[in-house]
Amino acid sequence: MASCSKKPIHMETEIKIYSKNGLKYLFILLMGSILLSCNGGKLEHQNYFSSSADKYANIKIFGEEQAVLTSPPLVPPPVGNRPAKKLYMEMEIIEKEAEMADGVSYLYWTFGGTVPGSFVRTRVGDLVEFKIKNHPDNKLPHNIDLHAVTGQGGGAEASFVAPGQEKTFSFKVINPGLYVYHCATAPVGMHIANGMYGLILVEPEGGLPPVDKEFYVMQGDFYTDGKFGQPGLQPFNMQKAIDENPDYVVFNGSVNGLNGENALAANTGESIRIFFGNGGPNLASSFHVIGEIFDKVYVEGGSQINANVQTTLVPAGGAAILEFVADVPSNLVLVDHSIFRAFNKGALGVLAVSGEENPQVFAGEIMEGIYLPEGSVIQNMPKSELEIEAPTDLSKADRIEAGKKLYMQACFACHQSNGEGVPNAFPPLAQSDYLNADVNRSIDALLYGLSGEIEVNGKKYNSIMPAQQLSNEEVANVLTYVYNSWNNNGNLVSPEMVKNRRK
Ligand code: HEC
Ligand SMILES: [Cu+2]
Repeated sequence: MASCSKKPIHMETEIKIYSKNGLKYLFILLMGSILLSCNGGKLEHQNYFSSSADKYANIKIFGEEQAVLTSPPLVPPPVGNRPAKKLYMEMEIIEKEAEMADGVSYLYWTFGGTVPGSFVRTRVGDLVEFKIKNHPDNKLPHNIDLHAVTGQGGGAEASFVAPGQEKTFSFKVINPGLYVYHCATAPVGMHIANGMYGLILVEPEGGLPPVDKEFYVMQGDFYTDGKFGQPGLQPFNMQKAIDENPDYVVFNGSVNGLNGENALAANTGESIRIFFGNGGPNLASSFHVIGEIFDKVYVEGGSQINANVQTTLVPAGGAAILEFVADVPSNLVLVDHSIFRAFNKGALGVLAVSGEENPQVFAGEIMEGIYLPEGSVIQNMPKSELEIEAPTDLSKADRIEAGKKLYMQACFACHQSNGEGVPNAFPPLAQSDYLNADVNRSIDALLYGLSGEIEVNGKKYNSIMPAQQLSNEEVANVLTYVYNSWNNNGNLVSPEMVKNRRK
């Protein structure tokens, strides 16, 4: 703007016209006027805004159809080349108990029975006739505010509906983009916190470019009386919500919403599009996929496309469209890169990519060696190679005490201080049938690491535990501690036993 010397000439009249519409327009116009006057042009505001609203508000509709709505992670078929139409759609509000995490349940309030709610897919110019039904078994009135709607409350007032009632309202979608919808019934924060949000896509004319796979993912934060993982039916906690201190931050409504049997799947070479939204109610998401780079991001779900993005910021009540090609087979891990949320509050999902390896793109580990910093004269062998150790004869109690200290340094980050592990990532050591069944196998896991599929207490894990660089003494102590904690079988592991397992 520094090179612009002309004063914005038609600013004054425009401010008069728009003053009722608030500061938002004032700012846009100010910027716009400066730009326009720089060009010396005398464009009317009509032209300035014409790329979206004005043009599509007048678009003609041809025919009508019943819209398909889908549950996450599925999305309805693309609009393709179809003309704007009259679209009929129905959504049922259901209050229901469902699983938040293993052993933890929650009373969700939902659009269509799922969190997030059913996905709505339209194109610009569509005239939508939206019927909202509040199931008679529900306890509360609800409504819907669609961010894609231009009009009072995004439809909130027109859709306010008591249990056992239904309402129909109508709107024309005039701005292309990906938009959040949510319940806006008081207390609004509570309705959103209980899961009342979803996405509505408004495709541009001609549709989005075709891709091989499309997925629907939303993040949300949840506030419960009990801490993360505390079993039982957990009630909503208003104070934690006001403090913005969630116990759960999850994808698609629960800790297991996008992993285990709910993991997403794709094949190598496929182009993938994720419609990602953030229901909040409070937290912004630093959305990231471990092991991928977004080739394209439709920033904030709008028309601007950014390229080659690692992490995209999606505000509460906002969305983004992410596109990439799955080049190599791997488990891509979807996270909120505010990383404690991923590993301690549930914001972790998996997109399993299977297919041919592609060493051109990723060769995996190609060599392992002993790292000797430059200038080091004495060759130190890693501890695991230590053969000679001063003989000790600690009592069991001493081993448990020494082992506990070591556990808090070497194991706790993955297996957690209470030995419960992290669902779908790190198996539990507490009452672990795998651990208790075979002490030599546990020693080997520490000496040589552990990878490939294993089953612990009925749950499958397929991950990698790195070899621990510990002496025989240390392995003995930490395992004795583990075996004598959390209702495990009380084994005593001696340094002798560890030594015998070294190859
Ligand atoms: C970097 C994370 C990490 C650290 C640190 C770690 N583990 Fe593990 N551990 C894992 C993973 C992942 C698995 C499952 C491996 C698989 O899926 O094959 C595992 C599996 C195990 C198992 C067998 C499965 C079970 O639950 O009984 C034992 C026993 C174990 N670890 C003990 C330990 C001990 C003791 C320490 C500390 C000395 C430790 N681990 C440190 C990640 C870790
Ligand atoms: Cu509601």
